[in-house]
Amino acid sequence: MNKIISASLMCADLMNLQQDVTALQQAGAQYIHFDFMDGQFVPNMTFGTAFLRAYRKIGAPLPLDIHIMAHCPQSYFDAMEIGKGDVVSFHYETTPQPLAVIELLKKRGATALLAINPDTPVAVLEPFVEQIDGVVIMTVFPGDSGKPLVEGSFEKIAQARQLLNRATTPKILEVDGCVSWVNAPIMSQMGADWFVVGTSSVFETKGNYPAAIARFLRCVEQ
Ligand code: S6P
Ligand code: MG
Repeated sequence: MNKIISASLMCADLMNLQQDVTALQQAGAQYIHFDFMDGQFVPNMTFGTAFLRAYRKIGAPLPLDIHIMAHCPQSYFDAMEIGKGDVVSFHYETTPQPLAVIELLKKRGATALLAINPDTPVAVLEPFVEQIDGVVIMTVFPGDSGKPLVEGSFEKIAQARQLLNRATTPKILEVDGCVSWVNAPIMSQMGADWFVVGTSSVFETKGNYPAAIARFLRCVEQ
């Protein structure tokens, strides 16, 4: 299974982002993980929609893996200019109609992922398995980087992989939160194939991204 590295922008050098994104791309990261928060669903805020449009305008080298941690996720799609090539995840907990949101994303040509918090069971994903392109299993409570892994996360990844394997087409299983040097190999064995890397692995290395990404790939490819 092909393993994808999605580098969390909020963990990069915030005063030198353009430079950092280029360095990450040259080192082998495949996506930029863009955390969007509304200060309500999660008690924090990171980058806004204007920043996202600015990222698109400079022709940034890496495609976006946009993680929307906000109520009413679809209300941001226009301002984010969501379209073909974007991978977009939104939370099951933030909308009474996940299917309608999935359909809106697909209409725009985006890849649609459904995310769940650590205290939401994998079973809630079941009705959407055929329609979604994949899931995001949050392995920390969302809102910030540097948080500890929530107990039971590895089992949830394995359950999600089992569920996704029953679908008629291949599905993405992304993991987000404390995807550390130690946790990543286990997550990979449990069936994860997209990894959000942050302060607990690649960004711990103070900008030595080539060595860090090579090490990370060794961790998840064994
Ligand atoms: C958290 C956010 C994540 C973090 C990432 C940080 O709310 O969704 O994407 O940026 O988890 O990684 P780490 O290694 O610091 O936990
Ligand atoms: Mg995230």
